[in-house]
Amino acid sequence: MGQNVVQKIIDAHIVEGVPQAGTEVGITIDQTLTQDATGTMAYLQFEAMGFDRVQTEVSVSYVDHNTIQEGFENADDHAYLQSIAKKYGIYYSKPGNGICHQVHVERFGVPGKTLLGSDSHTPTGGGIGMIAIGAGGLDVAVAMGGGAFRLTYPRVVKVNLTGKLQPWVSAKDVILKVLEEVSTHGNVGTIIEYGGEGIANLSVPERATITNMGAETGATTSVFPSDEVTRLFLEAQERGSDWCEITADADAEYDRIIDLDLSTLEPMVACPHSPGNIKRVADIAGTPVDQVLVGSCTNGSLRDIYVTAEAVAGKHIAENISFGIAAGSKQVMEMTAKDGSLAKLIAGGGRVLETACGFCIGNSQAPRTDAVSFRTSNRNFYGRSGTNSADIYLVSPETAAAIALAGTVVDPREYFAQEEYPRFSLPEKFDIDDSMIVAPAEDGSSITVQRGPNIGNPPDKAPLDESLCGEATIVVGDKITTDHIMPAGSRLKYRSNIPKYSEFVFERNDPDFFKKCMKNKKAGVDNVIIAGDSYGQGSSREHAAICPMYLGVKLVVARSMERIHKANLINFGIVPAVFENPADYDTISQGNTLSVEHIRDAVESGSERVSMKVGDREIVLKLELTDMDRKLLRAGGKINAVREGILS
Ligand code: MIC
Ligand code: SF4
Repeated sequence: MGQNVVQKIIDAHIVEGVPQAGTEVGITIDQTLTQDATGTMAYLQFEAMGFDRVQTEVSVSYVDHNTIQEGFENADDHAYLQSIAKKYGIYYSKPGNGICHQVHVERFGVPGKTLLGSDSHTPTGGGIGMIAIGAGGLDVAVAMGGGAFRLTYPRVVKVNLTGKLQPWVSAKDVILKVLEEVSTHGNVGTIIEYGGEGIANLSVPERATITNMGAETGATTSVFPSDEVTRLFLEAQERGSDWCEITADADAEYDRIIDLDLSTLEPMVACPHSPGNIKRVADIAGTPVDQVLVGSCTNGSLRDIYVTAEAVAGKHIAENISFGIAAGSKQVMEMTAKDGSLAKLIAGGGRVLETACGFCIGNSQAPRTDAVSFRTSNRNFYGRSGTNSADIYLVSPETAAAIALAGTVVDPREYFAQEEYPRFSLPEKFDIDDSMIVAPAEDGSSITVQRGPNIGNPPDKAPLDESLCGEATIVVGDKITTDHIMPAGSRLKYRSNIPKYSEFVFERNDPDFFKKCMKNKKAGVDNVIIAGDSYGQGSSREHAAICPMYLGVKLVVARSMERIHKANLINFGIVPAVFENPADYDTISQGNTLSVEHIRDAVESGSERVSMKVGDREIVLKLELTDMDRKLLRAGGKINAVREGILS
């Protein structure tokens, strides 16, 4: 039987298990990436596990999240990351060189390889034909040490593209349409593979926009074949020798096929407060807007900045709009400076921002109270912009440009004439200058790691106790994101200092959560989190597990849980469980006394159910755990497991 692209790449990397949908397999990882916000912890864990050199083909440490230096904290982190990279065999991409996903596709990504990144948008690499997966920093640290990465052998959904995008409609509209089709839940264990004759009309950066925001579906990753388009892109990056062809066999099978005719697509928008809340731009036309921001790892490519600049050229943005533009990489910034795009944007009233995550993560450009903000990024979770009362909408650069000029929501096809659509073709040669990427030392043994006062140590965790006795310290609702659990924005600078960062766990849901946990911890009372559906959606932020672990959280019970977050909880020794009967969720109140007798025995023995006592009632919890998960939980998490030799 023929194979699809996903099967071809994964099967070539399997080292444990059998390739059968739904079962767990271990794959070797060829490349890793980290960014600074997750990277410091990943490297502290790498050190704690005692590895002396990375074992991957390529590992890169990017600095793109915490680039604001209003105090010493972020700069301490950068110095630590740079010295670690030099010592252990990792490339270091300096602040200013760009956002990890954009730079990785430009300078490192190789078709057919596996990439594991400590960032949930690592699937961007699928645009260049990689199986690129987001994971917690600890999983990435283990992969750097040569360990396999475990995942569910996926179901593969094919998105079959036909036709060609019409003027003023672009790749962002494709992924917004796909999100409307598959939604943000129910896709765990799935990989989305793009195919069909329509893909020939999409360049690598456009494909990367689509695979990037595929993360919002909750799928493991998304991937495009590696074809002529991929070859031309790599040649233009002077990396033609990295190319190889990977396409699906004619008789390849899929678990589901979604047909999408690109020529019928319209400008789409994700409305507050979920990337899955999709409408047509035309449906919300006329809404007044305060802020428009173009950039991020979703839409910060050369094409995106060029098209935005051409759309704005010779015009001025509306007086009520603040308009910011952040190129995705130094390469894009430099090339758009040279070709005049940046000058056009500045002349039109644009504010040119640093090439970094910035506004996307609430690190800059927090809008005014009650603002309406249109952005080309990929997430619009409540509060993520830094302004809780703001409404954030996600659109394409074309739509963003039309709105910036009009001052209200407008369909770009209405605002601009069809023939005004800027014709962009990728250059035959990009400007290549890797001087902001520092290569590792051949022999790093004499290099001293720089540890400023912001660099803490990962906290220790004892092995799992036999029984749990505690309280429902917090009860939260549905769709709690890692942004709710561990806020980013101004708090992000404490990423390397767990005791300090832990003060902000759930600060928006319950400002007293930290105090309650610490009081319980002192008194020997275990903390338990009770949650609704899709708990932990959003990022790969493992601090959403590490900080609760530090606060003495031993168990999280939810109606359902997201893949990366569940893995992070296990990695840090917190037991993830789901209600057997979802209605039991409604019977638990904050402050209820809870106990689970013999939880360790249940975890160890492979039991799929365990009983939790709430007052005098018994509630059945399901333990959906693999054998390896059980070993990790028993040991008190992955670092202990590696130290004890449980993991290879
Ligand atoms: C995000 O987009 O939420 C982040 C910030 O890039 C995160 C990683 C993090 O929390 O540092 C992600 O997507 O994984
Ligand atoms: Fe950075 Fe935003 Fe992309 Fe996350 S989604 S990597 S914060 S640009």
